Amino acid sequence: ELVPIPQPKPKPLVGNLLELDGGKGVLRFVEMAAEHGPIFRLQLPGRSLIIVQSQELVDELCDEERFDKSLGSALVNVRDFAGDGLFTAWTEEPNWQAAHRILMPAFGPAALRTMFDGMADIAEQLLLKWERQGPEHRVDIADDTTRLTLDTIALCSFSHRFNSFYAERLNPFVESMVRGLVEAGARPRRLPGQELLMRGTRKQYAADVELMHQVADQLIADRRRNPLPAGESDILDTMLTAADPKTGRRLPDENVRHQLVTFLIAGHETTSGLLTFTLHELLRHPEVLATARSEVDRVLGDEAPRFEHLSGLGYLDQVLKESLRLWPTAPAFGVSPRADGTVLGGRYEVNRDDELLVVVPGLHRDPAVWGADAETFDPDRFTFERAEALPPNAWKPFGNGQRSCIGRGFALQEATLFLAMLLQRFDITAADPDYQLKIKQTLTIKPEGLFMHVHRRDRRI
Ligand code: MNH
Repeated sequence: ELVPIPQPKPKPLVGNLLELDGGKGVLRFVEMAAEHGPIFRLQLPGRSLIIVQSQELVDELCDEERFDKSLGSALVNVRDFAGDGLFTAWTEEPNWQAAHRILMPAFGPAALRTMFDGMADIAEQLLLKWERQGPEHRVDIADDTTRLTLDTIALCSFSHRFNSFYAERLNPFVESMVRGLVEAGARPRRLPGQELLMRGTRKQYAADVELMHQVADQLIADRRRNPLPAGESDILDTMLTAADPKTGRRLPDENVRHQLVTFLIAGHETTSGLLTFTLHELLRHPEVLATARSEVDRVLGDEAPRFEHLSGLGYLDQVLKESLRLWPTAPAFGVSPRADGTVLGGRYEVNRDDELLVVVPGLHRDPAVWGADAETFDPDRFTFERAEALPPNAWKPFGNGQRSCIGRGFALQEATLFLAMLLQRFDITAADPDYQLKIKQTLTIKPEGLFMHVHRRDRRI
């Protein structure tokens, strides 16, 4: 029997807008589940949103026969700069399908192996910087891992060096991107007409969009002027020259620009958040840190890291997975039903114009799956046996199905390698033992104000 989807009582004009506490972002929905349950509807100015966060219901939403990715209003705004790039394209757009076919192999296992040296190069730069700054220095973890991941995606996929470690300030692309993402996410929460009054904000947004496009266009122009030597290739090359195996057509220039912006954003913001949350947890859990370090000592010893070492670092992989469980750095994704009259959970009717938001931190704390201690950081949840025993679609930090993350292997390889190199060389300690986790949310989440000290271990490599 059909029943209406629960909804907190709406207020005139603003609906449920006031329920959303500005600072907490998506994590506010996790709190609200305690009161309203694993599915509830929110009425926002001009649209409604259905929030879902139990494994049982999310499992249905992951059925691609019945549901497809939907772009929430924030992502529609991100199209102002990322256009029809992979992340912000609708599945039906021909450019999504073509780029998906062209770029999937470019991030496959064979390609990842060739990217190993670039990843190690940038990681080495950061570790050398920390070593030279010395043990007294307060390492700003989010800031430095942002430089790391931005430089890594640019070098590994576009053969371009941002050289962020040689600059005082973060690259202007990052500043424009952060402001752009914040603004894209804030717009849907404003009342109709409100924006017209915000002249400065609109001007800044236009300038930020322009700067991101300029950075992308510059990379393209440079490459056209200076092609790679014969026989070499990278992702940028693939974007500019590869033909879609199905249609034989290449990606239009404007789409390549959008793919570049997309990869520069998606390729670094979430991975730096992952590393920052992971270091936060390692600093709070000495026993986990010790286990991770002894694995690194056993697998790498004194050797310079090689691709072959990675498959031996199973515990580091568990640590990263558990970090992504508690702190999925892309904390939500949206889907819509393919047909009107779709029934969810045997009793809720949803239609094509409904937008359902999977709130991943809520899903990842579903007590039916993770137990009463779901809040506890415990990498042993991801031993092979226990991971195998999880119900389907219980762990979704990389989204779902054909629209899931193309950079999953890239991100995990980069993060595993960096952690291994870090633990091989340094002891790490929290700079502020009383640090209380504070989360900064743009479209992604990242700890704010987290600092550590690094101390060179006596072994030389
Ligand atoms: Mn990534 C899609 C999370 C690293 C490039 N990524 C997604 C989605 C999630 C996600 C969730 C699905 C979003 C949705 O359904 O609306 N991504 C992550 C996380 C990390 C990450 C948690 C790191 C940790 N992503 C990366 C990296 C790259 C990348 C690194 C690039 C190399 N991600 C993408 C692209 C898409 C995507 C491109 C869009 C894929 C598509 O729809 O075709």
